[in-house]
Amino acid sequence: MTIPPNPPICANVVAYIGVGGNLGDARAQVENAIVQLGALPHTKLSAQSSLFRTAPIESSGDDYVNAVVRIDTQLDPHALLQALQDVEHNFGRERPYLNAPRTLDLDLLLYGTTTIADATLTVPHPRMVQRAFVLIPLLQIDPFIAIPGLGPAHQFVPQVTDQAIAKI
Ligand code: PH2
Ligand code: MG
Ligand code: MG
Repeated sequence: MTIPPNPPICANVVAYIGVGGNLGDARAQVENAIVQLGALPHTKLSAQSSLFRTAPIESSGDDYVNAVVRIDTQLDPHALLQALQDVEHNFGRERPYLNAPRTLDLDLLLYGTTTIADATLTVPHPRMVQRAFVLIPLLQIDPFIAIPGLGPAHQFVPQVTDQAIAKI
């Protein structure tokens, strides 16, 4: 499936996307993916974190390259999810098994202050505060950000200090 030519649009919302990959030239893929995110319809890139090299968590293969970006978007959450899956597909993403190494993974982390839990989408992303590869880049962009239902993101940092992460 691809995003329709006239996707459902709504009032402008600030959303955060986790970007990662550990197959092929992960750094180039993450950098190129961020450019594509900025080119999504009805969407503007408003901030991007540094790139980070991170150890795989519950996953195999090489180290990951991870980043987080902030966008302003008028795509509704499911149209945005579809757009993210289209970009993953453009990068040759395959899903042979859960948490398999991947050329590109785009996760919708936060969509304004909305919480969503339906068959296809859970926002905030359920494991985001347990993962240094999300939490550290997110806090680099917005040190005081709060996670709907959970409170300030920075309070979770002490729980992820055992996860290897290094700014590239
Ligand atoms: N993504 C996963 C599972 N494990 N580990 C790291 N370091 N970075 C990721 O992006 C990542 C992971 C599932 O999406
Ligand atoms: Mg993921
Ligand atoms: Mg994903």
